[in-house]
Amino acid sequence: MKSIFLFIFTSATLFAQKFVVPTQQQLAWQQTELSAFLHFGVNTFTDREWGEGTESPKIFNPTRFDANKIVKALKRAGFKRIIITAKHHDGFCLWQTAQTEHSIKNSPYKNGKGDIVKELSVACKKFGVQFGVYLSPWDRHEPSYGTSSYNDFYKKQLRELLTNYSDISEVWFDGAKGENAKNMVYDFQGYWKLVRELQPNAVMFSDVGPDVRWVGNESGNAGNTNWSTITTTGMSPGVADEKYLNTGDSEGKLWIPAETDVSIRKGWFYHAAEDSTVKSGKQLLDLYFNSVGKNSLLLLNIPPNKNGELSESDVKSLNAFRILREKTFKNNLVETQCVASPILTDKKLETFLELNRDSFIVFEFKKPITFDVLMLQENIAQGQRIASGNFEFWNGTAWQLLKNFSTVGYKRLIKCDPVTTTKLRLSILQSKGAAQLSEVGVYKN
Ligand code: FUL
Repeated sequence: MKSIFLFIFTSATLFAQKFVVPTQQQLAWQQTELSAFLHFGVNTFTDREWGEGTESPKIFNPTRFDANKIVKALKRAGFKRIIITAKHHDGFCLWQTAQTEHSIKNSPYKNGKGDIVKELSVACKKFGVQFGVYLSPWDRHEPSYGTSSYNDFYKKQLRELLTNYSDISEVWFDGAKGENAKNMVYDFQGYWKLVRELQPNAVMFSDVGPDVRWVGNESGNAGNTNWSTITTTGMSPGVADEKYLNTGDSEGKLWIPAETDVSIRKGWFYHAAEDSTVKSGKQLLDLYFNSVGKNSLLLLNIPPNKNGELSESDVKSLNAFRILREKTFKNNLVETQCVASPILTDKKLETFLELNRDSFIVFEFKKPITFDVLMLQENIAQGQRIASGNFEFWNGTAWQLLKNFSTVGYKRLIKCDPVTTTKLRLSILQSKGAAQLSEVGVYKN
């Protein structure tokens, strides 16, 4: 009978091990895989990346902004969450804040009656997309900036965003700070406490968490080895080792998975001169492999233009990205061509095979298959455990090494040159305690 063969358990787990595990919110967050970032504000109109804080609100006039249209386009491309720059470093606020005049209230947009945060949050709710906000701590406009009273100002702004706009699923705390701002001591502990109190289901991003960490670069590359655990002692937003953030730490004391933020264009804000830099569907698929496929989440920035619309070229790439993803992962050959244990293809993390270090699984296919993509998932609810393993294929006379891999975590995607074979062997070489293997995928791209 063709079946899955599960061999040897050479290293018995002698002691029950304690694993660092995610919260329900972190677990749900990771499984959404794709978030969209919208960098939008006065910079969109001044053609800058970092505003000075002296821009007139009068320049903000996106006459064709339509939240429904944006949310629909992003949802269609597969994004599960949208995060808007409610305030960037220039201090201009995209919502009706009572804390400053430097806001949409004094812009011509809808005669000062518009509220981009509200319009987007309502549209997200309507289309079943999660909503998040970026509130830059660095504020180049606000006069109290640099004194401790700025922390109160910032918390008041945060409170407005957390109470007036339905559910917030993620709050993004940026670590950037200009040279002139070094004296400002942010009360991050106070900010985070407020979020926990007012939106207990939200996850918080900063360089070092508390819930989600920065991946350490803006080029869209999670570490080849990427642990969802780190130890944050001595670190704070803006003060962390990028390499450490990129790989995580197998001995890390806290569960703080990496989020990969990258732009579909060269810059974060829209610039007409960068229209030629829009990444293709194929490049976006590569980003997906390098982020989600390396145990991270992809936060892809798609900046609205001066009209307030997503540019056609960007939407075209997003759709191509969706089509390529669907095509790549359409037919899991483990599911359709192999009588493997169904729990490995049921798309549920919580059902898994437990494998000790040095054990392996052989997948025998009904007829020769050709593939070039492999996928693994761990039951991260019980911690991240696999540290290394390999795939081998049967070349007709012997097992031949195909790919080594290090960490798996939520998801590991591996590309290879096309291989035709009847048998595939997956070995777990190193694992912290028994590995809990949830899903295995083999695909032809
Ligand atoms: C950085 C900012 O300085 C950039 O302008 C952008 O918002 C990026 C996502 O984060 O720290």
